Amino acid sequence: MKQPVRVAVTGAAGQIGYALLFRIASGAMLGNDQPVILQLLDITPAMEALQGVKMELDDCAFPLLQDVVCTDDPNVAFKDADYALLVGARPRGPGMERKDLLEANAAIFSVQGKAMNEHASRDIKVLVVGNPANTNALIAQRNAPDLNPRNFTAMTRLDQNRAMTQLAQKTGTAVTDVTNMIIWGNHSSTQFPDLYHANVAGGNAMDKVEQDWYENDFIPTVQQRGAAIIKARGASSAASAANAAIDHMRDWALGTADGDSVSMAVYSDGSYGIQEGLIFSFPCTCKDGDWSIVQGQDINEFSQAKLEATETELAEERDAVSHLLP
Ligand code: NAX
Repeated sequence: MKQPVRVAVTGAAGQIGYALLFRIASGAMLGNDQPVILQLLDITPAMEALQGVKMELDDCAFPLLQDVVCTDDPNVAFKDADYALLVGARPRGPGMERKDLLEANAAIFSVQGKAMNEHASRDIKVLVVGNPANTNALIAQRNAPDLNPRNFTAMTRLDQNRAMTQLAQKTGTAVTDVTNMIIWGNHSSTQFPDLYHANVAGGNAMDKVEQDWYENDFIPTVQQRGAAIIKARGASSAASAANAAIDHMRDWALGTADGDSVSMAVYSDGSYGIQEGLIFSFPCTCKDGDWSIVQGQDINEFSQAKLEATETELAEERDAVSHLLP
């Protein structure tokens, strides 16, 4: 049996946490041969609810689950952590401007970045789910100067999974026929779902759909899916978000399939002209626990304008919190 790894999850008493923890503990994220220790962080008023979640984890008697730590102290939650899923974030309250939201989250993610810098494994793999996810990841990364910036990522996998199913349904194929379905940029309504490089059953996706459907149906549906779920369910996506977090971490840790690429918001090295240092979603492949950005894709005029719009938004988010960045 392998040595157990430590998985920190923040916002663990929340609705995504409830859909996520049981799957991590069951082996869905890191494999059926990888024991895990869960280190769960939430705020002090949520400690009782978190204890209830721990009781249910205990009651599953998961063979791979070696221990569950519940805490309201980031220094405890991130101690020796090999993986961190940062789900907890400050939601937008009544009357809150976008700038207030960015600042409230900057406070949370700077504390957590510092705690990881001090206490986590040097190889920690961090996924930020809590919104605004890309900029929260940037803030955590900048507050962890002793860790490799490549260790910090944000989630656009839910957007990718949404896009894969929309495309499969439109073309009458199975989701397993869809590959290289990439979301570029920010996890927000400026994200760019790119069909020019996606494949359906071995052929190019754009040969199987009309441009009009792509621009006026597919892109807005994927971009607005989160809002549609809130409208229908009265609560934001939870199980599908947790599922995407599992997909993101599993591929990063265990590798992507040959010939396929996945959407990960990662530290920009300037690829495709995107400003260095932004946490930007690119087509990525993963191998041996490391990711790389797929290079050399042709970007047409339509795509270039979309990439620039989402890059501009991310640069504005960064600038809005720059006074809080070290
Ligand atoms: P909930 O409100 O159900 O849970 C959030 C939890 O975080 C609560 O238990 C809260 O006490 C905790 N929390 C707040 N501040 C904290 C802090 N400083 N340290 C630790 N825990 C803290 O929200 P939920 O539905 O679980 O969503 C969590 C986040 O995911 C939200 O920011 C949401 O916007 C974001 N999402 C991101 C998605 C993505 O694709 N990247 C999709 C789904 C989701 O909308």
